[in-house]
Amino acid sequence: MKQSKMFIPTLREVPADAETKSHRLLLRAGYIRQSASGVYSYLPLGKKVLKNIENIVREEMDNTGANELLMPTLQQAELWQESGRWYSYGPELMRMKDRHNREFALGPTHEEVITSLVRDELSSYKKLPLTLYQIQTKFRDEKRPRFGLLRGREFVMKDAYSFHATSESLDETYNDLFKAYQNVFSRCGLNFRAVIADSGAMGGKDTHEFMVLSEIGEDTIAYSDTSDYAANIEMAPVVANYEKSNEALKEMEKVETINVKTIEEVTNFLNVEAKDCIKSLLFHIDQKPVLVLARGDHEVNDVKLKNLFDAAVVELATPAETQVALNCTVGSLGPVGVDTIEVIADNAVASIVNGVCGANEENYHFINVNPERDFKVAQYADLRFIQEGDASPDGQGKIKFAKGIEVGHVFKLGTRYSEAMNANFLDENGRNKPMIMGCYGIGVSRLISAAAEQYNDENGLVWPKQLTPFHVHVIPVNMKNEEQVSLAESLYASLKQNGYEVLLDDRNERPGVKFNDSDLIGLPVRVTVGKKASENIVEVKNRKTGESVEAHTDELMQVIADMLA
Ligand code: 9G3
Repeated sequence: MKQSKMFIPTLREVPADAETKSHRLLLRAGYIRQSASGVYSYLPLGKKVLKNIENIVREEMDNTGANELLMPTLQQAELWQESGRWYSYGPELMRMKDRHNREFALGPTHEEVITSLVRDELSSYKKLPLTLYQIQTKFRDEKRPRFGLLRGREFVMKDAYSFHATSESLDETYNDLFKAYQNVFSRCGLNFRAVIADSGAMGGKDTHEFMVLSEIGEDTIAYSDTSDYAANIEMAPVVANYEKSNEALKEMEKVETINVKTIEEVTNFLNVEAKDCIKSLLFHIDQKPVLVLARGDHEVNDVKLKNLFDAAVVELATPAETQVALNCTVGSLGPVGVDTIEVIADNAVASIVNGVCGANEENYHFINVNPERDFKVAQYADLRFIQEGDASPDGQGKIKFAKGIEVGHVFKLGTRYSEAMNANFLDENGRNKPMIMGCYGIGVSRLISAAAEQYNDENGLVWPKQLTPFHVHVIPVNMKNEEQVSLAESLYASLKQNGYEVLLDDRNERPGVKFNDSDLIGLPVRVTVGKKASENIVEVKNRKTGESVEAHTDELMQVIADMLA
């Protein structure tokens, strides 16, 4: 491709509103442009990277025996009403009406469409298992679109759905796709981890997320410093043995604590340790108020609460709701004397001896509080977030944290959708059963940003060869020099003949401009055709290492092959 004919609008200025390196570089290097909030155009270079990722995904999916199809973006409300999700999703689901006033959604995902498709076309166990996938643009009206392609409202996703007669068959496909995903992310050259995840609103049980490790990741991964255990912190179980001190129980006392609210203020004012404080939080779990207790040095994990109650919605009570429920402020909550509301506690609370808690009264706390003696707990459970230094749940080593960008997710769905939508089949004995399903996603456009976040330096992007829009950047330094131009053009032709994707900078620009743009665009190999063109000698530069060598055109193919190896 000749650069003079290509639309690559590079920017000198750093865009003000772009918060991450990948977002800034993709804008500056002319890969993407924002159209509306969270909505982007993929310019020619961005589109080429997108295509490379799609092709890797397609090859690995096809290798598992999955079939590609393409489903509609415009999805009628009736399908979403059948699954119930028309009602359970809020404004994130983009809704619209057609000219006949019929309601539709712009597909945020395709469980409903595919379940209805398979239900209507397939009814015998003989046709199972079946895995279908698509690569498609999806729509989610995110509250806060951010970080360019990392959280957009319109994005490209690969989604796959599998249908099975038995759970063993689902397990097999799940494992196959798990491996295919590992291949995809390895082939993209990404530093990633597969982590145990929360199935959340999707129902089902086994689920893993694939995370690209990155400082800007919005998820926290808890991993073992010894084994390969890794989980989203939302999910990591805490397997601690809390030791109870054998200090004698003292008499509970109410003490005045003017303006003392947070755990930190309590520890300073009463000269106690956070681990001896009882943190009390009032939650609404599917509308029902529940007082949740944890140790002062621990954080309550609302996903664990949600899972414990099998609830749809878990929310902290507002100050007004707290006033109604317990007639006090959020900062003075405590469990003593609470009998109208269920009290549950994290396992660690049971070992607190002579602790401190709020008194449900402004400006007062109780000291020397002891669980069971001074308040009742309906249930102890694992309700807190795991912390760095905790024992790894697999019994090997200690937990450390890392940040990750979610780029893939695999779920064992079970029969959540097939039951709701009557997707049944006849088994060998002629019995009617709901199909067992799995679903599997890869954030294809998000991978562009995740890769850009990992592959860059202070001068621009630094693409790995699997993802790069072109392999080689050929740059004649002076377009007025005929020798340089004709050598550059002949190299351009022979490189293409050797199977490389080549970008020829035939623009009549100053060398500084050309080299800056070239660094920004970030192709792995640069061939500079300059003063020694008359001797058939060019400079070959490795974008990643910065190393450059002079090469005679006779040996150029070998030098480039080595550099890309
Ligand atoms: C919605 C809206 C947003 C959503 C969903 C539905 C996330 C929704 C989860 C998934 C799960 C899997 C198929 C490929 C693998 C992942 N955000 N999810 O279902 F209506 Cl507005 O999409 N889907």
